[in-house]
Amino acid sequence: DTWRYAFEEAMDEVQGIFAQKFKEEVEANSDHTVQLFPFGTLGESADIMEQAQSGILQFVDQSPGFTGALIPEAQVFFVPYLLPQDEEQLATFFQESKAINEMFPPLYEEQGLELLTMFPEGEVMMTTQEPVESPEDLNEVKFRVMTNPLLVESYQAFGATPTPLPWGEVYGGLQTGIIQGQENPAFFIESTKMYEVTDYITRAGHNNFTTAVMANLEFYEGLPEEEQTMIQDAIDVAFDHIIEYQDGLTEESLEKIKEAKPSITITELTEEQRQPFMETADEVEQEFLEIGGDQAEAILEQMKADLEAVASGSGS
Ligand code: 6CS
Repeated sequence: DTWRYAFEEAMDEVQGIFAQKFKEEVEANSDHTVQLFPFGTLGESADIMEQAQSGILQFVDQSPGFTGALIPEAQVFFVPYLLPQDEEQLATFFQESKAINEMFPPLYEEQGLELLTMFPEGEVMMTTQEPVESPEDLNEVKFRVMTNPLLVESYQAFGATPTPLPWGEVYGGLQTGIIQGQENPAFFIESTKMYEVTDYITRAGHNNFTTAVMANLEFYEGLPEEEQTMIQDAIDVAFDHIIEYQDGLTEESLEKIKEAKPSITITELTEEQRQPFMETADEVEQEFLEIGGDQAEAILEQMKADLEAVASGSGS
């Protein structure tokens, strides 16, 4: 069969590299073909999710940044300073977390989706027209966020005026001044040339971009067990590949940005400067407990336990 797999990025961006590895593995280990649909071929993130739920697509990559309305618990990824910045710890967390591997799958199932994996895409950085050293500097800044209610709350707590928009409207929005800021990992700021329409890149260390790969549930459940195993194995190979691929990617991307636009200012906030941003975490966490669905509390607790286990090196 030909299986259709759509994602939110270009072929040579992180989600595309993951998808290509998955395709390669599936095609090497079965008679199936995987047809890849990068961003822009089938619509925005919300569109490809609908197509996967209805079975037009067999596979989809949608980031929790867009899944909040469908699965409120997926908003947990937008509690600031919850995830560690250490990439090795982060990778182990995604592999071993009970919250990710045991608690999230049933929630995706309720939406007609088999959750295959979640993986990190890099430290999220703010891009703006003016310097950002404190929450006051975000005052009155129309800051684009993904369409996720908790991410809106989090930027409100940071002092900005959050503006939820689909990805396709971001470059143009920055260019015309409808928005003056946005956040994304360095590789994406570089590959999409967002640095052209921004003057400052600020590293507040508040988050790491998480994405998720799913299959249409009916399709997946209809497969013989050995094919499900083949898919899971392909996902595991692609996971390892994407972690390795991202080794050093953030710094390389920042170097490329500096080369392409020498006038850009890239600032890593000091611990002291981060403090007021960090202080918003409790408030956003409380909000998550209110709007994060029935499992919000259980997921948050489990995630914290999983993160602690990884940080102390004991696994979970
Ligand atoms: O900001 C966004 O909407 C996009 N950012 C990334 C890194 N991937 C896909 C997503 O659509």
